[in-house]
Amino acid sequence: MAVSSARVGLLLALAVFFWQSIPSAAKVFTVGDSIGWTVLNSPNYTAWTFSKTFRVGDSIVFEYNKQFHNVLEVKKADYTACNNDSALATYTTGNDSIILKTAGHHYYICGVPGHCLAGQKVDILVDKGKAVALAPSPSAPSSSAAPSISPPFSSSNPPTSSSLAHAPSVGARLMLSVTLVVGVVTTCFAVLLVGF
Ligand SMILES: [Cu+2]
Repeated sequence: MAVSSARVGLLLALAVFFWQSIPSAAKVFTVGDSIGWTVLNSPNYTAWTFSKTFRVGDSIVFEYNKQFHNVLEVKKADYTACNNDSALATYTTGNDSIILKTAGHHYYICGVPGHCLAGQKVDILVDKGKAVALAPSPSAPSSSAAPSISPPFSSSNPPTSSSLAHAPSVGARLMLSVTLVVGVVTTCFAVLLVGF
């Protein structure tokens, strides 16, 4: 009887483990949501990432006026120093969709002088947990999708440096995932030891 209940326990643990492994649908995140990619009103992109969980396969979209901004993917040191001299990738369409292909940090800044220093930078930490199911490639956005409105830059509203301290919650989320997996594995071993 003890063995059969242990087996049920083991099956349950395995079911939980595999359920956790089932990929969910890929998500698309518009950086800054409705505010987009800008220096106006000092958006805080670090704060924007707080409530998001990015997974491999998800996409981020930078929406901006390409006359005033661009997007550079940079290394951590260049992200920290706002150095736009050695970008890993450059995006300039005003509506750039980027698929997050690897776990870990992905650093993006605006390469227009002063903008990164004013807070136009974002550190996307892609979760090391389960990947998402890659949806079929969406059709490329048509050029007509680019915003035709060019919001004037108001000199009366200069951007100010915003606090860009790293988010502790990102690490916390990662720890939660690791803890979950370790817990399931430990449960499996415990069930095996008790049952057999
Ligand atoms: Cu900019």
